[in-house]
Amino acid sequence: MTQLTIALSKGRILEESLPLLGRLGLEPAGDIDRLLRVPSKDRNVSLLIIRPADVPTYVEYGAADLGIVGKDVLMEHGGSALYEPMDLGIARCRLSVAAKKEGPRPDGVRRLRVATKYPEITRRHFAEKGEQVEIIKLYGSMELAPLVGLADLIVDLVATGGTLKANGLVEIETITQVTSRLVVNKAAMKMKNAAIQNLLAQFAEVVGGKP
Ligand code: PRT
Ligand code: MG
Repeated sequence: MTQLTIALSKGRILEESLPLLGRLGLEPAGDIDRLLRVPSKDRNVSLLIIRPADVPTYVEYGAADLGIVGKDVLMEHGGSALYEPMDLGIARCRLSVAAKKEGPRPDGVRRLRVATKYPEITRRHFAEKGEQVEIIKLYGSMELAPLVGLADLIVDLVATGGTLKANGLVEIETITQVTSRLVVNKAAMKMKNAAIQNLLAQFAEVVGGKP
């Protein structure tokens, strides 16, 4: 039988993927808190547990045949090297621009500084609007940046809006809606077509999407 490897990330995506995997008989058969490679209940499918931002890379290079990853990460990575056959509708949120309640511009002279984990998406967004901004790359806790004067704006994920609110920030613009997507390595799609199509059909059945 054809062996398939699926790359997943710890955290929200794993949590929201587990019920789907369970319905497909692919739940992890091992300690997902410690193991980085875990067999699934289906002996032909194994799971890799990696950082969210690494999922497109593993799938692009064929270290995993498939992956589950947020649209935010895919957009930042530049997803053209991967097939993206299905929206799983999980880990739903939006990518937004936010500022301090009092407004983004303290002095009106220098360029706005935007702190984000998503420099590419941010660059494209402001370029499309014809706005010159300075982008500051951060790896987390973007909400802190405006509070301490590191940035005027942030580009970050928002789900309930609770985190922004707690930090005295307001959402001023939505860049895109975000859900998690199933991605597939292009060579694997050819070489392991039957096994992958079969898996896609099963996913489609449980998420009500199209294969
Ligand atoms: O581990 P690593 O630091 O590399 O990644 P990570 O911490 O970003 O992982 P994780 O598990 O938090 O997020 C992985 C993916 O989940 C993201 O790439 C998104 O596709 C998706 N997702 C969905 C979210 C959220 N919803 C979300 N709300 N990722 C992050 N958040 C953050 C948000 O930025 C805010 O700071 O959660 C916080 C709470 O949001 P509110 O609005 O509900 O308060
Ligand atoms: Mg994290």
